[in-house]
Amino acid sequence: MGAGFLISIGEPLFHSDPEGLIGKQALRGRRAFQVDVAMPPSLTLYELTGADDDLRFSPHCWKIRMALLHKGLEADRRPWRFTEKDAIAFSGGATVPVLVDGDKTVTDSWRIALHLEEHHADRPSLFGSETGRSYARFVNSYADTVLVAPLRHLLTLDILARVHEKDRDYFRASREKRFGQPLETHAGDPAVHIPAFRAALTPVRTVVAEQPFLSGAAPAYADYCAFGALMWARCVSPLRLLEKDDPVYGWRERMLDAFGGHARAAACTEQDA
Ligand SMILES: N[C@@H](CCC(=O)N[C@@H](CS)C(=O)NCC(=O)O)C(=O)O
Repeated sequence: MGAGFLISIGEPLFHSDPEGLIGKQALRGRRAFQVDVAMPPSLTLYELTGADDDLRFSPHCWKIRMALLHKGLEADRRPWRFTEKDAIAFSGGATVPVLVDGDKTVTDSWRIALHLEEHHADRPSLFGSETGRSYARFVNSYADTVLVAPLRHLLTLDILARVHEKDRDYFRASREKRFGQPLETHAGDPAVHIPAFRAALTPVRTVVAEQPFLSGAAPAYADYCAFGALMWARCVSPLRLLEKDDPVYGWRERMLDAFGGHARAAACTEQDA
């Protein structure tokens, strides 16, 4: 999705190229050449990052990353770590994702999705309709509560191992306060939490057993909400959380392949079989 300019000699034509039209135009024999000037994206997305700059593991940031791809928008994706509160203080919040879009700064993934839908209304819709927006809102809520609960047990020690050294004490202290117990106790036994996670996926399973995506024939924001939780797991954990014959596994494969395999190519801990 590289931005570029098409300059046509003899015929004034000048446009950015979000759809990759440059090659197609050139093939039609137009006397054109691409000027290799990188157009800086006007959007900035702050994303939670592990010790490794490329390990972007936040479920909420993944929702927005997929939403931007859906809209065909490019963002400068800035790495951010838990203890770098000063870097996002301008947003008025203390969590990521934070999106800066021109003169607007938006926090909270749901609010960012609404912003993208409203301010980039000429791009493909994240929701399809008002009813679709309510459906996505429900899936977002389900993902952030029911789906994330068993994952917190399964992933917490993996996250601790993967965050930057400077974040480690903060992560342990803030999560132990939140969970009311030591991380090691909270992690418990994967043999207990994996079946709980698979059971929590029942609403997704029943839908994607009947249709390719939660949103129907093509993915949309409802899919990105649930997929964000699965990317959280894929990024930090080597555990195989889904059986290959699970319809959720097939759906996740389709999501990993979406947008040219963007999510599949992202840095992660899980090994593709
Ligand atoms: N409801 C918020 C949740 C955002 C959130 O909790 N983000 C986490 C990363 S996944 C965070 O930034 N935590 C900072 C902290 O714990 O200090 C959203 O959907 O954006």
